Parts: sequence; C-alpha cells; structure tokens
Amino acid sequence: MHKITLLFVAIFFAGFSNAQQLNRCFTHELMLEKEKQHPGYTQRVDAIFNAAKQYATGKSAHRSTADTVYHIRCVFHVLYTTPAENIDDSVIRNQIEVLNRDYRRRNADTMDTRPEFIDRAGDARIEFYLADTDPDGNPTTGITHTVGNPGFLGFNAFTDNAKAAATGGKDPWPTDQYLNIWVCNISLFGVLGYAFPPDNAPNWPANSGADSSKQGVVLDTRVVGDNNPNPIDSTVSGGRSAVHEVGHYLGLRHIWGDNNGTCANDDGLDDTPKASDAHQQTCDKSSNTCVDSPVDDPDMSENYMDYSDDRCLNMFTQQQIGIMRAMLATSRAGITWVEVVTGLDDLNTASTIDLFPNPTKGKFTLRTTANDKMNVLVMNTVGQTVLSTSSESGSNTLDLSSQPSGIYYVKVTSGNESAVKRIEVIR
Ligand SMILES: [Ca+2]
Ligand SMILES: [Ca+2]
Ligand SMILES: [Zn+2]
Repeated sequence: MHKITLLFVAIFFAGFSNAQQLNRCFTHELMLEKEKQHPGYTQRVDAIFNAAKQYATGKSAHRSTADTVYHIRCVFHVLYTTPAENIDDSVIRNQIEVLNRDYRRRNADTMDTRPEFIDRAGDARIEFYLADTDPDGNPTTGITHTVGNPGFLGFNAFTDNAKAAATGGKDPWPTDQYLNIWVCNISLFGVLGYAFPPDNAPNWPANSGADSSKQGVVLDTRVVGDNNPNPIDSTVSGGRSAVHEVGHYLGLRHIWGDNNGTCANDDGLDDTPKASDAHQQTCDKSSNTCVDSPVDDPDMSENYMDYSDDRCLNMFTQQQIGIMRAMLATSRAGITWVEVVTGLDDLNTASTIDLFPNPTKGKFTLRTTANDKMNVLVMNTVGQTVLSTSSESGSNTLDLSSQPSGIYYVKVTSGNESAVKRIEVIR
C-alpha cells in the first residue's frame, strides 16, 4: 500500500502539471506496481506471453485453425454515483458492436490502413456477446447496474476498488467463465481504462491485484461505445478504449514496448514496428521513431495497441491476433464458446430449436421443427466435441450424464443451415 501511495503522489503531481492530460490506459503502470508488490509477476506474465507465441506459431494439434471463431461471453457492470454515470444499455450494446466490428475487421476505416501494413492487418475471428445466463443459471441482459460507494477518491486504478462490493464496487461474475467489464468514473488523474494480462495465478493472495477476482477490464463510463451521450473527449469517443483494453486482457502489450523515449524495448512481436513512444491521441502518420530491420517501417500509429486518436486506430496485426487466439485456447479458454465456421447460414434459432430441461442433470430433450435429418454436435466451452449424433425432426433425447457439470453448446446442422444453443449441466 505504501508503494501504491508513492505512485499515487507521483501521478498526482504529474496530473497537476497538466490538468487536461488523459491517461488513455494504465495497464503498464499497474503491472510495474504488481511487480514491486509481488516480485516475479512480470516474469510470470512474460512466460505466458512466450508460451502463447509458441502456441500461435507451433504445429500443435490443438492449435485453432483459421475457420475457428471464438465467441466471448461478456458481462458489463455499470457502477454509478450520479444519474449520468448510469449509462443506458443501448450504449453497452453499441460497445459490443464496436468490438465485433474491430475484432472481425469489419470496421469501415480499414481503408485507412496504410498500404505497407495492409498485408499484416487481420480479422481476429473473435466476437463478443452479452451473456444470456447469469452464474445462477437465470436469464440476464449481461448488464448489471449498481449504485457505487467508492469513497472520496472515487473509483480508480490505484486501488482497483470497482471490482468488489466490499470496496463499494461490484463483485465479478466468475472470471474464468465471463469477461467482466466494469464501467464507472475512473478518471482520477485522467485514467480512462486498464486491464491485466493473463497471469494464470488463481491462487495468489486475495486482493493482490493479480488474483482471479481482479481479471477483466475497467473502462471510464465516458469512453464506452461510439454513441456515448457524454464523451470525455472527441479523441476517445470511438469506443476503441475497450478494443485496446481487451487486447491487454488477451495478452497484448503496447506497440511501442513501453519505452520512454528510447527504442530499447518492443512488444515482443515482429510484425509491429518499433517505436519510442505512444502517439498520444494524435493521427500521426509521418513519424518513424526507431529503425526496423530488414525494412524500416514508419510507426504503426493505426494499431489498436497504440494511444492514437480513436478515429485513426483501425488494425491488429497477424501476430497480435495469434497471441490473442492462443490465450483464448489456453489461459482464457473458459470465457468463450468456439464455433467452427462452415459457411452455413444460421437457422432462426428461436423458433426451430428447443432444449429442455435447461439446466439439466444430464439427459435433455432436443426438439426441432427442421424438416431434414440433423447432425448434432455437443461441444464443451473449450471447443471439444463431447457428443456427436444424428437426429430426426421432432423430439430427441440426448445424454450428457457422463460429462462434468458446466456449460455446453449444442450445434444442430440441417441442410444448409446450422444453429447453436447453450445448455448447462448441474448436479
Ligand atoms: Ca514489435
Ligand atoms: Ca521505423
Ligand atoms: Zn494500454
């Protein structure tokens, strides 16, 4: 706590000297602080990053293939102390759309990616959705609204107090099953967001900052969505703070390697050029701050892991995508369901497929009105097929009694159509 206080004071005076400055992201500073509190933290995070890099480039039989799409189950926790901070669900849903556009490279501004970077830019094949079932198995919008009670400094990155009811915030939903995104006023000293990278350390001391209860993303209310009614600044009004912070949560580092004006470090990836510093809320396409080899690229200021103006961010590189997908197959596997895309159109799931009882102890009925014979696959949350069968129209009994409790996805394919439904096994 003493060290936190020192950091706090340093930032306090830095903040005083430039009252208008926004700190787009506080992830790196918090990681340095974790290292001081728990020596070995950085090494541990680095080891997981390097394992993900190997996974992404290796020949592992478990490596996800290009046609795999990861669907991330999200819950947003809106914490408020004023009515304006209690943002409408439409802003959260808009944020989900922005995430989906950017992670699927369906954003309109892909055309602004410079020609020298086009071949490196990619579709991460990662999608986001608001959870439809809460931890108790009840239907949910995937959004919670809670009156916060953070004390006189408010919610902030320094104490990470948004993440627990005991500190005036909101406890997470199980962080190994949901991506928790806390939304609140955290702009003490201009901070707008932060997230911890995977550290695979569920047994760290409670409230150590790296334990499982702290995993997730925190965003200032006024940077959520690109339709925010009260954006803190036009340079951060595109909803891309969330894109950046989820990048950290999935293991990415800042593209400039958190150098402070030098070219000594990089982000551990070859297809992002080196840079000496962040591009602070600018649209700078002329800078070339470090020499790269064999070809000297300009700084990649359009990369989501830079700090450029939201209107100038438009790409992840292939290697960044490799890291994120590797994390979703390993450290972050529980928060996704995995779709193997076959190019089929979706059925109208609401009217044609029904699973009951849900939750189930094991046996359940799949009822469908599809005309043709159906192929049925049941997958667990890491994408392994646990049951494969075919079935006729009408009611069919399926049995997951031999499988452990948990969430499963039932994929039904009929003719040219397919659909996925979720079922929970509870014993
Ligand atoms: Ca690099
Ligand atoms: Ca360069
Ligand atoms: Zn960051």
